[in-house]
Amino acid sequence: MYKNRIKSMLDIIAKKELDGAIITSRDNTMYFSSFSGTDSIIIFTREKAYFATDFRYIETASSLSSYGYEVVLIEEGLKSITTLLSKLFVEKNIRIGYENTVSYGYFDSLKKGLNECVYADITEDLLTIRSIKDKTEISLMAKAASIADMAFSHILKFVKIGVTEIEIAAELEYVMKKNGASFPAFDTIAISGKKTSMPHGVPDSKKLMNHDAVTLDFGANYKGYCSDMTRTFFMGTPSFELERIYKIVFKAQKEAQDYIKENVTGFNADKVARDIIESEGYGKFFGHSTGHGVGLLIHEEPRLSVKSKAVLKCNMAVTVEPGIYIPDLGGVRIENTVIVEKGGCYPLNHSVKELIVI
Ligand SMILES: [Mn+2]
Repeated sequence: MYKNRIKSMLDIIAKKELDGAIITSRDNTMYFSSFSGTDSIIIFTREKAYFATDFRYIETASSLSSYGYEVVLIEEGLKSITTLLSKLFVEKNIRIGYENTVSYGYFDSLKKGLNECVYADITEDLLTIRSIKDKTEISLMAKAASIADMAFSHILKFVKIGVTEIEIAAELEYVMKKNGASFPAFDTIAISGKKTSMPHGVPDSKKLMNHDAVTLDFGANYKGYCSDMTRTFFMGTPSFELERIYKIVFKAQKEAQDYIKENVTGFNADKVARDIIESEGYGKFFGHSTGHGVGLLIHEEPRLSVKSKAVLKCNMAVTVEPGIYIPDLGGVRIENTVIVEKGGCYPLNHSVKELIVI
């Protein structure tokens, strides 16, 4: 598997007529090596891959030679890396691929090991490779999603009037960790009442009150892979308008999810949800995109949005998460993460989407 991933990088190098590439981001070093420690760097030449890390990780990293890596010990920090670079790339005016997420300071230091290079941004190429998940990735993501499902069913029993948003967020994260999550996939959103009109509101000491909507947007990171789900439920009967909004969001989420399959566009998947919400008169209250890719990072390619140029392919993982948010009233969002297949898609999350009243 990792040999295939290394091969896909060497293919990018060949296709873009590069002499090599430098990979420094944690998500990409993980993708190409399974190595999750910090402070490591992968250097690709046209033929070979070098994995460099320091003393703390060298024992773990030594196993990477079975994937075809030459493992290099960094003894003197950056100096060791620049020395390695200057050995690997001797000539002038060679072309090196880099990620645009690398910090300017770090990149500037790396340049000292290279001779007047031409730099090519390969960030997009890497995102494209990573947008299609292999079997191992899908099973890790399914596990991350099932951890979130477990936490959600626990929370439905845990919540009661008077519990604070922070207590709910902490409980969610605790239960996810107890069930195998390394950490939350992103800052847990647990908001209630009128605050649910803020798509990314921050949990605070607000207590749950009767008739409150409660929106939970959260996920687990399991062995590097993220899950992402959102549910809105109600503490006692919702107001007439919020119940109506729930039904519209439910329909938009369901129809967009039912629409998704291989070769549909990210634009049209977004349009299915957006048209339903607009036709009910709530278009201007749905101010974000319908979905995004998920994987090693919580936001990856492809996007399901009005600006998307993406065409969905088998084994892409995307969220489907329409919402309606009305200032001073509240909001509803329902989100599943799905895997695209030839004739449809299937959700990784299995928590009920129907309206829940506690
Ligand atoms: Mn999401």
